[in-house]
Amino acid sequence: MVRGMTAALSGLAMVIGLAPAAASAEPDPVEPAWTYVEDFSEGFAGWEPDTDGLARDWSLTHVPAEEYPCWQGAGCLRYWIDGSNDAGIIWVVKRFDVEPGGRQVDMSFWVENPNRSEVNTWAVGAYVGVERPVGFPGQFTYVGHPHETVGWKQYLHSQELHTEGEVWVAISIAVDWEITREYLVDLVEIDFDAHEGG
Ligand SMILES: [Ca+2]
Repeated sequence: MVRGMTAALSGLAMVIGLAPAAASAEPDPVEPAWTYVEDFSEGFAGWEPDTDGLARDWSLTHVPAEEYPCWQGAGCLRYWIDGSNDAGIIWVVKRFDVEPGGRQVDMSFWVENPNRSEVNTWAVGAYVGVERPVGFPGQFTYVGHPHETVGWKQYLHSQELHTEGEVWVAISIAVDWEITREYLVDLVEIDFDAHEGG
C-alpha cells in the first residue's frame, strides 16, 4: 500500500514537472477572476435606467436609506412602474470591460417586496451578455417572483459567454398585473471568472 502510494505520488510529480513545457503551447492566460460589488451608496454608480417602452409610466431613481429600507449602505435603487398597460419592463444596465475570451459570470442582487399580494407576481429578471439588452421577449432570464418573500430576497443568475472585451449586465422587473408597484434593488455582486475553452 505504501509502495503504491509512493508510485502514485511519483507519477503526480512527473505530471507537475512536465506542466511548464506543455503550457508554453497554450494561449496567453486570461486575467485572474475578479469580483464587482456595488451597494448604491453614492448613486447609480454608472448603471443606467432603461425600458422596453411598453409601460404606461415608470421611474427608476436612486433613493437614500434615510427614507427607504435599503438593504445595505446609504442608498438603493427604486423601481416604480404603472402596469395599467399590462406590459412593460424596466431595468438598470451597466457595461463592464474585460479581457477578451471565455467568461463565467455569476451575479447576485437583492430585491425588496413591500407586501405580500395576489397581484404581485411580477417577474424579476437578469441579463448577462455581450450586447446591450433592448428588452425583447425572452432576453431577460426570469430569476424569480418577489411575492414569494415579504422584505428583502437575494436573486442569482449565471451565464457563460465568449466576449471580445465587453460584458453587459442588467437587472429587470416586468409588469404582470394592471396596477402600480414599486420595488427596491440593492447590493449587486458579480464574479467574472475565466472559463476553459474561451
Ligand atoms: Ca445600498
